[in-house]
Amino acid sequence: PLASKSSKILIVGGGGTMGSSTALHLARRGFEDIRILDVYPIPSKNSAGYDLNKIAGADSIGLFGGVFGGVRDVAWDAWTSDPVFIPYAHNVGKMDLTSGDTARAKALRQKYETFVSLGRTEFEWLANEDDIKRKAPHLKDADIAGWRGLYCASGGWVAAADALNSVGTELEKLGVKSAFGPSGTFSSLLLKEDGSVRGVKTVDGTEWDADLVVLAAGAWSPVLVDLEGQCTSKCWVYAHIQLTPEEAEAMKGVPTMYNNEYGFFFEPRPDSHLLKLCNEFPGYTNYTTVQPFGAAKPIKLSVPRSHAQNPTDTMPTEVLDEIKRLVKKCLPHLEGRELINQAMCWCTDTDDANWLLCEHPRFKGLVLATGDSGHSFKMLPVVGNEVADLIEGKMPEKKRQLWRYRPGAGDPNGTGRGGPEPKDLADVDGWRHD
Ligand code: FAD
Ligand code: FSA
Repeated sequence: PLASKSSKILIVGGGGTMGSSTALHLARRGFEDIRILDVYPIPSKNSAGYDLNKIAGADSIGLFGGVFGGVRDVAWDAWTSDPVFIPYAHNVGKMDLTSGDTARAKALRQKYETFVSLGRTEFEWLANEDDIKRKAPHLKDADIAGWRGLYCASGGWVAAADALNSVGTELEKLGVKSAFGPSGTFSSLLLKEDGSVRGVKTVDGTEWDADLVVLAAGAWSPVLVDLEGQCTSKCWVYAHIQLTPEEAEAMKGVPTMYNNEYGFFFEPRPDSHLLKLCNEFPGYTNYTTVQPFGAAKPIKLSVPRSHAQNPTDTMPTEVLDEIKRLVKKCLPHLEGRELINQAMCWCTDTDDANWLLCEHPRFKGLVLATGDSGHSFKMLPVVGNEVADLIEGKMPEKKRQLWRYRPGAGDPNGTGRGGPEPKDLADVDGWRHD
């Protein structure tokens, strides 16, 4: 084990997804001295999960050791059975669709057949436009000839920031301590003479002692501590349309729709009637010269730029055009409506899209819980269980191998994002910032 129940544990990024989940699972296992550190109180406004809704469901692509090492169904079970999460899981069903992309259509069909062969009954193959429109009457005027894909009845969306907030409330009940703002903002590790970790220094100069530090700072992780090129941070964009109560009512309970070319959207929020929309693209980097802790000299890294701290930043024109294209294609009755509450949010990709969940080999006593690869919100109820297993020395070898420290390993099994290289924000039009 890396720590015992009485060890002093600090979780950097504990107001975000992987960090708050880690605190929750450690506290539930009886760890007595946990403190979360973050820039913002939980739900942290810098978290990629600070958002109205995220896709989640039981349609694991990693059943047998793929993207999540087989833990993804456990996640939907937890969303729908753990009292901390139940109120935030909306089991409206989800559709994973594709248009012209025959390779993707083939992969989705294969996935469907795998689930059927496993005896899973909540899947349907949507072979054409009519099948899709039967499941999703709100797409009745959509221009989706040739689209097909997978429907899964177990899943839909989760109310993201609300769920993080619920974890925060539970952490307080369980006696987890916190520090936010300058006294919660990581500035460097504190090391013992032998090079192992003895704590964290925050930007206000506070020195927090610890027996074990967990780094779960999402897109900021590779900027805070040198991860030797294993994580590349990128941003994606979301925007909303304010629906009238009548328009929202007409879309109540519709399944979440994802298309790998056009993007995705959700049932409108029942409370605010906001319809959230995202396009799908390789993300943008923001290359800047920085010196993470442990790097011998300044290096060029993609550095997140917080929307919360830069609320007047505008979005790249091409992204907004793609979101408009999604509206025109799928919800033509809403074409031309204003896109409000536009924001960028930041994730950090590993080459193979598997987490980086291991002890840092150089800084003993530092656990890395990052490399979310842009699809980890759905894992909020369970990812911390994996981190807790690692800390307690209970992680099975297969997972240790999957989530090991692996600079230069690349993407040997082709599980990563693939596709074109992301553009840099500096090279796109419409991104205005100071
Ligand atoms: P975060 O949740 O971002 O947490 C990192 C934390 O570190 C933050 O709270 C931050 O404040 C903190 N931090 C940063 N710097 C410091 C510092 N110096 N000191 C202390 N704390 C610090 N996933 C899904 O499963 N389904 C989806 O539908 C989905 N949609 C998405 C849509 C968009 C537009 C984006 C951008 C992401 C989406 N994701 C989705 C991905 C998901 O949100 C992320 O994978 C996940 O939230 C990342 O979790 P994390 O804990 O690694 O990082
Ligand atoms: O089902 C899902 O995990 C959706 S992840 C949503 C998304 O916006 C990606 O589409 C994008 O490519 C990036 O990874 C951020 O998250």
